Amino acid sequence: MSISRLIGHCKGGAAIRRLRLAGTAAIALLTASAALATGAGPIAGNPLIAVSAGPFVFGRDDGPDNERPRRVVQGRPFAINRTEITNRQYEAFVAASGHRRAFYADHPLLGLPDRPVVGVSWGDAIAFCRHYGLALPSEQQYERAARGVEGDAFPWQEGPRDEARANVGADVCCSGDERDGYPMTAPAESFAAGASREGVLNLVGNVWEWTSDVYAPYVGVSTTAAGRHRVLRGGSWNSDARHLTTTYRLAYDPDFRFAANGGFRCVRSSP
Ligand SMILES: [Ca+2]
Ligand SMILES: [Ca+2]
Repeated sequence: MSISRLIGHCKGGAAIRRLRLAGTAAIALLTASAALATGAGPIAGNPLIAVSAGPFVFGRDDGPDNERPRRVVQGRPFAINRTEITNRQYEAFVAASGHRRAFYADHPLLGLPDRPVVGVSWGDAIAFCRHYGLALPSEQQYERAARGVEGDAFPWQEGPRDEARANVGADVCCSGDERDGYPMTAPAESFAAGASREGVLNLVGNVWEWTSDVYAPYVGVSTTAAGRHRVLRGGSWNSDARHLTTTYRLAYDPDFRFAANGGFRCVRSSP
């Protein structure tokens, strides 16, 4: 099964132009009290990590057309799961709610309890998050969590992508690669060296993650022309470098539940 069908025009170009936000330090001090608290959260074993309010860079001008424009937006505080939702966590939800199981729940590798759940539709992901009083992250929330406030290239800022930081695929699309130790999914708790500034894991790599957003270009298209596809972010265990960025937008049929490389995590937003 593949989730590699892509919608949207893409071009090369991996260099990221950095934009220094004036007064970043002062902003961080002013908004610290506006953060949602980091805490255990409602999902056993997957705490919610606080991400503070304030301006941050969203989009980029040196990548695919559908990632433009790069601009600064005002973020509200939210808290996001530290890891992708695991099979253990999804099975607990199934047991409590009667919701259908994930498509790969019994797969000998993809279904392991500590691996991220895969084989879930957008609706399955929404149902899970709602069960715990949470929601899927928006694209903006994903980017704020993955890029910090200055539009970093990766959750670990600008350092090189290597086998210690993310579970990725082969150099040429689209098969798995075990140079990082994992030919398919890796435990959701792995790759600590690739954590974001706030300590969120695997925002790039391992499994693509559903967001709440309908796919549409950021500008120039009316909402009525947006269509019905939803956006996944972050690339996965069978992605090449072009897709393993913090800005790449994968648009997909929300009802598709057969992707062995698509999962999700949840957020709690401020009221
Ligand atoms: Ca790998
Ligand atoms: Ca991921």
